[in-house]
Amino acid sequence: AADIPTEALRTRVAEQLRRARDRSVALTDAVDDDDLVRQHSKLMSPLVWDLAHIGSQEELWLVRDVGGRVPLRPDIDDLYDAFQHPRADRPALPLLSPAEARTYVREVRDKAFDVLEHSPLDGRRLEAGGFAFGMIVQHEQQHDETMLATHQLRSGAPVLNAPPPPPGRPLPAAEVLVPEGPFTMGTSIDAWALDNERPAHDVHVDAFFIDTAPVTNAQYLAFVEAGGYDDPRFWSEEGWAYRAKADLNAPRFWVRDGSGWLRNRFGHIEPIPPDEPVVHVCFHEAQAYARWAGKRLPTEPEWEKAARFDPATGRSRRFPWGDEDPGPEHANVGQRHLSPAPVGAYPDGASPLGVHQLVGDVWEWLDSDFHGYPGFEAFPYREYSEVFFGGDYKMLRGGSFGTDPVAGRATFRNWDHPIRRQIFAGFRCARDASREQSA
Ligand code: AVJ
Ligand code: FE
Repeated sequence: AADIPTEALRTRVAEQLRRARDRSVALTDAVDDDDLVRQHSKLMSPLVWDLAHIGSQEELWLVRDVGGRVPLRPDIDDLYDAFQHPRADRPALPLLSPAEARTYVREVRDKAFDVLEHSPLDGRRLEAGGFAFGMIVQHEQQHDETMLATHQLRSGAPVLNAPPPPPGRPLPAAEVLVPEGPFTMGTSIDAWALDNERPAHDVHVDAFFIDTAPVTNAQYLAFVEAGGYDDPRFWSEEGWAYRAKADLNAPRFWVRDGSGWLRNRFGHIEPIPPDEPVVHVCFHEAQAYARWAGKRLPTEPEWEKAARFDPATGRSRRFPWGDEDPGPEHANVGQRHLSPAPVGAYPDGASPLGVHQLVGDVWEWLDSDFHGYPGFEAFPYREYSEVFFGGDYKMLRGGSFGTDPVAGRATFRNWDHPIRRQIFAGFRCARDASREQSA
């Protein structure tokens, strides 16, 4: 956004704020008040908590910190501080009622628009306001994806609808070679990139092969049927222990049907589409599949190089297909559909090396822990990223069908515990190429 004039930037910010809010409203208006305050899973907040939390962060980060306005509801700061109360405890808190939460987020939003009117908005300076709006939009959209995951966990009649994704088609190759050499990882110039995506820095990556598509339901079913869940050789020690403790035997939301399987997708019980990327597996399951297949998960630098590196120019792109934001021909993002799309559905979204569906469909588990890039500076708060650095989380990249494009660029970094399965996560495989490379 460095070269965008202030008024155009203001219009863009306003549009993005409205899009995010329309989505939050649609996700919370889809169910009745009982459903909004209920905890559908210990892993998730009641939907009404997410809604008021969106407003609370907007009040703190934007209306108070950037806008310098007087606090609206200082009394509820603590209730909606994610660090104060784990998700499992949130239903017992004296939360705002659905009606109060809706009023609160509207009042905060009115103030945010007022702050926007009076902001200098200089796209060249992180602190000048543009970034804070971008961060708020991305925060809301990320909670919208979390609320979508809560919808997947709720029981009862289906309430969400969307047209099916476009059909798949065969890909020319199952894997491609990513040549050895350096590439630019992260970004210093994307105006709305979050602190953990910064700064741009060169990383050397050894040659490796990466699958051109995420692992499909049919491929994953072969692993299930081959007894992959019963053979410790394929699992890490930690993964094997978790498999036993949680009694894992198939992806979450797969439902036994005689000798086969169906799946529950937002309340619809249906056959499992063989060519769609598998979704709702944890890191350990992804890793076990990869070992069973004689492969491994990609590392985070490998994934980003496959997604961004253009061998013709040596440049790193914003997205696999180029620098422009995703259109419907590029990727399955933004909750246009309520499932991943079959492999091959987005030929126009492939990377220069011919890797498909890196962005959208399913988040992809990677064999990397969450760390700051060299030169990382926490911005605007340590609590956004830095407090999560270390070995407790595994990285996820690329976004899912439920990820809004505003939080879906190829530098965007997501992380979660390696046991989590309720998120819209799948994976693709990679393997070393060192022998072929030197031959
Ligand atoms: C980046 C998706 C892991 O949901 O915990 C939301 C995003 N940060 N509120 C999360 C986030 C603060 C975060 N993830
Ligand atoms: Fe949050």
